[in-house]
Amino acid sequence: MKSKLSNKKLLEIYKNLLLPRLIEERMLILLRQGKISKWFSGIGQEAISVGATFALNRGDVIFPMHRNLGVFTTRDIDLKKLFCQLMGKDGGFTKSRERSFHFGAPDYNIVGMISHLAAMLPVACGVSYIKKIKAKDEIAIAFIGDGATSEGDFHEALNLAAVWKLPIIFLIENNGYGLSTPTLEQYACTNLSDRGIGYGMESHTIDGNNVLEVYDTISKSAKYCRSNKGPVLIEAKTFRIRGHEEASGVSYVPKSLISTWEKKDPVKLFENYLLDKKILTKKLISTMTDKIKKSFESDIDFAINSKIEETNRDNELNDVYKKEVHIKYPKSRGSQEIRFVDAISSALHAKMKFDKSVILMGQDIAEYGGVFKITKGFLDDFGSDRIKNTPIIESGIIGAAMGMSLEGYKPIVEMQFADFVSCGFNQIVNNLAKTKYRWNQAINVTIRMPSGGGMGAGPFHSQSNESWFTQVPGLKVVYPSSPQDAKGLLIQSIDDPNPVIFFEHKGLYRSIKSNVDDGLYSIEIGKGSVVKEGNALSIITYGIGVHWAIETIAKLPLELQDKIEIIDLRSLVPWDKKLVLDSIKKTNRALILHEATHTSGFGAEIAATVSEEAFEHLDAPVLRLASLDTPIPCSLEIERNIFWPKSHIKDKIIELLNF
Ligand SMILES: Cc1ncc(C[n+]2csc(CCOP(=O)(O)OP(=O)(O)O)c2C)c(N)n1
Repeated sequence: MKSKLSNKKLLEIYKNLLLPRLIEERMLILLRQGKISKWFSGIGQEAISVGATFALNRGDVIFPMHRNLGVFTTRDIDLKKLFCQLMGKDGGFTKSRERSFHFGAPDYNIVGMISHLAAMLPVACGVSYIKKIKAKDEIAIAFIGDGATSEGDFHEALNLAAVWKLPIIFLIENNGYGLSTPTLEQYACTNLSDRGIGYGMESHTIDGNNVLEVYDTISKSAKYCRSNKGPVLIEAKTFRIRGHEEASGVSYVPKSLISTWEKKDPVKLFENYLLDKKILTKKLISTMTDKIKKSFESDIDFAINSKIEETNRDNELNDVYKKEVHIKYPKSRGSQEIRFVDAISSALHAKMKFDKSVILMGQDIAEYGGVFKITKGFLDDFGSDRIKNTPIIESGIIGAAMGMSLEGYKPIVEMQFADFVSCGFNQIVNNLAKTKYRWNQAINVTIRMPSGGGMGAGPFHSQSNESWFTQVPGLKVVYPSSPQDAKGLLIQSIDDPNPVIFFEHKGLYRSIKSNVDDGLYSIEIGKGSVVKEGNALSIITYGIGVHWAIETIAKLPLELQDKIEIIDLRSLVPWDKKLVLDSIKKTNRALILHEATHTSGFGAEIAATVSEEAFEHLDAPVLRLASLDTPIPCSLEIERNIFWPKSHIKDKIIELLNF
């Protein structure tokens, strides 16, 4: 070890190193006493958390993992609050909804993890992107375990960071095991840092038990990032001395390995260095240890004596979404008849012009204008910081969007086809959707989903996958059917501080036209509309289903036409329950129609609600009409005539009216 740091600084590092060790030793006692429920030990790895955090500026954003207590303590987190959090008590960061380190602390520029390993790496990329375009002298740093470097998000994040030259450090803590599986069975390269070469980024391997080496490397890497040279990958070699978590033990770890690494304990190593240099004495070590131990005891008592957060069903439900925002736009000066596709384009363009915090990302959306040409010309109008072509990384880019939202931006992600969202599913359902409820941070991301079939595009370019998302609390799901609605709802989706999955039926893009207001206007999410009034049967539908219903009814005899009411839901989460129930109370019959497949389609939710809440008003069973429960065939013939339910609408109407 050697260092040019002053004695004062070295002693400060020592104190910072000692603090998480002493807190953790206390935590292990609390664990045995049943006061905390789980603990992932960081003993033997503290030099990485502490050395890295100590080397950074306060404005740099840190993404720690489960063994990084030293990040929190070195950032001087309020320990009372931290202990309440770890014990799941009132006064923590998450209203007792999370335990352990699964929380963000914006006041400390720390963004906590979710269980899904590597999921925060793309988010860190998004944060660092905003730092870069705002030319802030700040960076992001994301911790990751050796095991988690096999996850897709690790690779997507590294690639994105390298391509976009982001000011971010990826810090791998290679502690020898991923749960019980040794690194030998986790990867086949010599050093994990070698992967940096493949991504075209600077990388280093360091001794993770040497706090000065960690400090020095992170300081230099941070400087490199700050000078806009791009990202850095660092592999810090260390060892996990205790079990994966305390209950699981270390029976599978060779004893010799543990004893070898025990000799390299980072606190002892640094202590010996300071003793040698006569910066520290044995007596001073003992006094400092006692003093630090005493310093947090009353905070632990406070947490032990706190209760778990008092709550009720309403409180819990009210914290899933942030209250919507309704911007008052100037009254529109006119309207034009335009296609659905133009309405989407117009919404995006008007909103981007009005609000500089809106950023658009997607595959081929810049020069090429997107595969549906919705963003053609946007690059010239808004520049390359705000119109971003992305590598083919759905998860990476949705995660990055979350990071941008954390920095106060309103990113919109275009899925090239809604089907590909499956590659970004985890980011949506576990990151975007849950963060508001978990630590009160709403994520303002809009995901545009060109969806639906009817073009013979087969099983991977045609799906109506809205039900993948309607079951996830925290997401809003919007599905307009007309150009006027599409524009107003898209603008409102961007304004909404919550994540919105915005469906656009590709079949409607160029096939329908309607009058659309110029400029900016918004339509409330969660409000359906009565497309046509009737008195004896309600068709409840959305998206292309609205057009199927209109076309079918137009071919019926006039006396039948008058009987049928068409409700366009426009939004699925939240959906307009009142409008639907009021309609059924008037017509006493319900036919629910959608393009998505039958089983567990959104129609099931409506049917169940109608039977629960309007049973006494029904003169006939609630009928559902949906696509066949098969993957979507490539044959246009099979898709339109067998898979789609369109040709059965008339029969179902007659069946219901005659019941
Ligand atoms: C996506 C995902 N798969 C599996 C797990 C279960 N799991 C939790 S921690 C862990 C091992 C992680 O190893 P590593 O990344 O090396 O970090 P370490 O625990 O060693 O610090 C596993 C398999 C998880 N949390 N997330």
